[in-house]
Amino acid sequence: RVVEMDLRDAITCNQLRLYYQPITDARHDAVIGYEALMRWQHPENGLIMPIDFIPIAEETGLIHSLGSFALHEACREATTWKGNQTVAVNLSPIQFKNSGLVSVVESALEASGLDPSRLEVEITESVLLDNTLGNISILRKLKALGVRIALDDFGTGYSSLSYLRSFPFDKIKIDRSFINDMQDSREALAIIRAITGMSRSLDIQTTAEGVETDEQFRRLKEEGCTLFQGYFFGRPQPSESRLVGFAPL
Ligand code: G
Ligand code: G
Ligand code: MN
Ligand code: NA
Repeated sequence: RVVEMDLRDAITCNQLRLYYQPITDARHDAVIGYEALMRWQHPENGLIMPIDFIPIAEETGLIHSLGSFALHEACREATTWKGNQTVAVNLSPIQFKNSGLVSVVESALEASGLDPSRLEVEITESVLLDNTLGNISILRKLKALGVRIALDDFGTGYSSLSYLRSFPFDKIKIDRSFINDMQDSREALAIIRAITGMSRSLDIQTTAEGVETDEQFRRLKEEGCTLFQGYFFGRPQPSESRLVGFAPL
């Protein structure tokens, strides 16, 4: 098990990396953005996945440093992309407990020179579960900067629908468990249908996550999904290798 001291080293010794997974717009056959996913290149243990260090970072408060790194690094790298694609950065609910979150985002934008409309932050509904008013006020400030706000892992957790009234999200990401089950489960398909229908009436974009097959892609297009993410389109890769090895549309 990874220890806290090691994770401090990860930050000070530049062992953190961002991998980028493409997000494809089926209407234009184009990669319109990438989600930044953190990895820890450990000197002895190799590449460590978020599930093995994000929870520890959240418990110890190191998530504030990790989160600041992710925002700065993602904005910086996105400025080098020829296609001007957007970059999506995941925010932990713990980062909202730090009153400095808005200024961290501002300084990442300023330092990189990235157009704020090219930055998207992904939050889960747990952000709206505790300290709701305070967190919504932070989201409004981020939105006022020009940053896009996406609701991640949608459909899991608690009373998802009510959250759509509490904040004007730019995008909803349908949790990949529904895409995984849609071929065998009428319920999963019905929920996907409900989410896409509702999003359309609210004028919110939907991203289908975890798309692994052509069959899923085809069915999801029929259901009205426009944005797609998953191994079928490409795995998370370092910024410099983003453009090689992606499955053509
Ligand atoms: O590829 P994957 O195993 O990378 O990511 C698993 C989960 O880890 C993601 O769903 C996301 O919630 C979380 N995660 C990945 N990168 C980051 C990050 O930079 N910050 C936070 N807070 N969570 C991340
Ligand atoms: O932040 P979030 O939970 O949405 O992060 C997405 C997670 O899903 C990451 O761990 C990423 O590596 C993973 N992922 C992305 N595409 C696929 C896919 O097609 N299949 C599976 N099983 N996982 C995926
Ligand atoms: Mn995400
Ligand atoms: Na997700």
